[in-house]
Amino acid sequence: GSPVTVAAVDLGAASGRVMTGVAGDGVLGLSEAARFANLPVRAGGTLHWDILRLYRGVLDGLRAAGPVESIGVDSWAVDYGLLDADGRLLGNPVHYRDARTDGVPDQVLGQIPAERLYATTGLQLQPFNTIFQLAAARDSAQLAAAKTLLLIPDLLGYWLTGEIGAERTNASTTQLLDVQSGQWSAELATALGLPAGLLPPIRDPGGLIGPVRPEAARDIGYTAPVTAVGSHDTASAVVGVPAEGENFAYISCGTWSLVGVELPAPVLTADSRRANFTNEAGVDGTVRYLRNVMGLWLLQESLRAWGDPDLGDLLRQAAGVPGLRAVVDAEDAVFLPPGDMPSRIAEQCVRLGQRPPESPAETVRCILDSLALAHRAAVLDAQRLSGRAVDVVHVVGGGARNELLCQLTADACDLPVLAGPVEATALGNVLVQARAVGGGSAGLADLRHLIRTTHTVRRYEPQGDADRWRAAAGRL
Ligand code: LRH
Repeated sequence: GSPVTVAAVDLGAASGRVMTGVAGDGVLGLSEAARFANLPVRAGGTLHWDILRLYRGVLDGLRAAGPVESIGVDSWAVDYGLLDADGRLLGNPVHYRDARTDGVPDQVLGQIPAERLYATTGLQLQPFNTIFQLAAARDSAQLAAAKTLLLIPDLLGYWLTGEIGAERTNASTTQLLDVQSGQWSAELATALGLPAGLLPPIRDPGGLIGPVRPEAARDIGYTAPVTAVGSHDTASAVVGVPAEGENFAYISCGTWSLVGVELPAPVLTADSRRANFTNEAGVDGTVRYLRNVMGLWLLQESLRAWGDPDLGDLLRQAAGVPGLRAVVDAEDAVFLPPGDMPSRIAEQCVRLGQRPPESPAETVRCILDSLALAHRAAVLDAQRLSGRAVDVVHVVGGGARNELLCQLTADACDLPVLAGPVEATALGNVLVQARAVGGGSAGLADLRHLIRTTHTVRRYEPQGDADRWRAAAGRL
């Protein structure tokens, strides 16, 4: 149909952006209306998201982006705000990297065996999953006062529209959703002692959440429908992968690297559970079968520790450092919390019997080699565990800009890498809205075709020596 103009709100762990998107037959354009930092705040011993500040950024961004025909919101997963019986927010949402979940997964697994939890939810074990955050808050006054739990995009959607719900792709990351029925697991909610009705009804991407309410319309300068998108940023990113056919792996590479394949049905085998592969809900009933790799967080936290030197310079120097001298396990939970990252990396190098990096450039090289190695392991495991063969690896998100990382990933995987678009998440958000508003019947393949014909990707051929990467993997 004729092109529609929509606004995509995409909040990442490090920054948020509001993009204006125009999409229609043969047309797909994106422009940035606003970008703002997302700075967590430690207060009273807890690491919080500054949610009102983010909402301010969203409102100002929507004003700059508009008027538009629809608004869609996505963000990082698992975190939530609690509303009281009057619909007011009870405190600031807690950051998934907060230490409150330390030791909690083991307690919960004492009550619900890991096999049972995986069979029910199909989800990877991560200490920050919503289920463990809620278990950590089990006896809190805040949870006792709570009437409704809203994941971050659903909370922003609620402020924009007054409507309550839980968008499916993000709900699937809580580890409280039943992977078979697609509804909240009553068994798990009961086991955790959650107040009845805390978890709101599930809604699907593409549905109408509601019109922007008058209060918010005054702030943004117009009204528009808010449309549910793949509100888990990774779900929107996977929609935005410009793949052809089905024999591809994707790496959504930002603060995290989410590495996997798209499947029609979940894989719930014991091997899959032991490999900590997750079956997250994708748009249009797909399964995002993937593993979390620590991602550019390792680099971001190192830069912060060094006082934020110029990244371009460091990457150029890192390209000159001999490869694979020292590697770490980029899936190890020791790297999860904020703090001195270079020291943690050096310590792990020593523990694994390697000479630790001695300069920032050597540390950056170690990080990129380690990420490429973890990408390789996840791409291999995804194929082995799912039976889906892969002949190309798509890298989308900010990491697609990192030439050294893309080349190393191609070398490590011994497969061509197609890098870009950088803004795959916003594109996936825009496309799902445009399809809903335009009333089209396009499938994911059609949406991806539109991205391929309107955006360029950069191709990296594998050049490395596959045996060296295999040997390096053996060091971990
Ligand atoms: C990436 C992401 C990822 C989750 C993590 C909490 O932004 O949504 O998919 O595992 O944040």
